[in-house]
Amino acid sequence: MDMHGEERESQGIVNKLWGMADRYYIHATLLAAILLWIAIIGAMIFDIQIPKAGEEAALGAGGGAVAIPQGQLQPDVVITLYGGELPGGKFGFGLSPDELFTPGPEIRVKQGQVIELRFVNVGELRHGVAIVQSVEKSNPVILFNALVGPPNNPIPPGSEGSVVFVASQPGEFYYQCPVPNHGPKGMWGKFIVEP
Ligand SMILES: [Cu+2]
Repeated sequence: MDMHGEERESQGIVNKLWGMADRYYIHATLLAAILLWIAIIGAMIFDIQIPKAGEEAALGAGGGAVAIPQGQLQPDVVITLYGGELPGGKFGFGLSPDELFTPGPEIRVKQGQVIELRFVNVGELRHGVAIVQSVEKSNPVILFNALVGPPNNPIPPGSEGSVVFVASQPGEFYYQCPVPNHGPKGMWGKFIVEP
């Protein structure tokens, strides 16, 4: 009786332990599954949000290429115009400091070219130059932001200035001195952008 009793008791403990192990096994499996799932989701999010070393380097290089400061544009063409007064109350432009014409020489560039326009004042008054839609007495419509020596601050005698711009539109345009009345006095020329 005692032996049977002990046997039954020990069997009861074994069964209890098996039961606990069973439940523990289920819990452990469930916990492992949850941890694995968290790890997979975590890895996915981690992968998306944090680029690998190679990708990061590529992004850095691309960002640098996009943000080129305008001052670093390399001109395709450099045009130097000299400007000043002519005998008889006329004003003019030329491609050398010794020969000024009215109107000035015709300038031709190609659409899309980066132009550096230099202006050298060889006269005795203040002057400047701008690419314009049409030659005006004052306040001409300036194209391509191409302006050297604005009307309120023209280039002084013996000085020079320059501007870099893209001739983005084809057409027959002009250049002129933006100082009031200098255009009609002959300080202009044709500026043609070929397509
Ligand atoms: Cu002028």
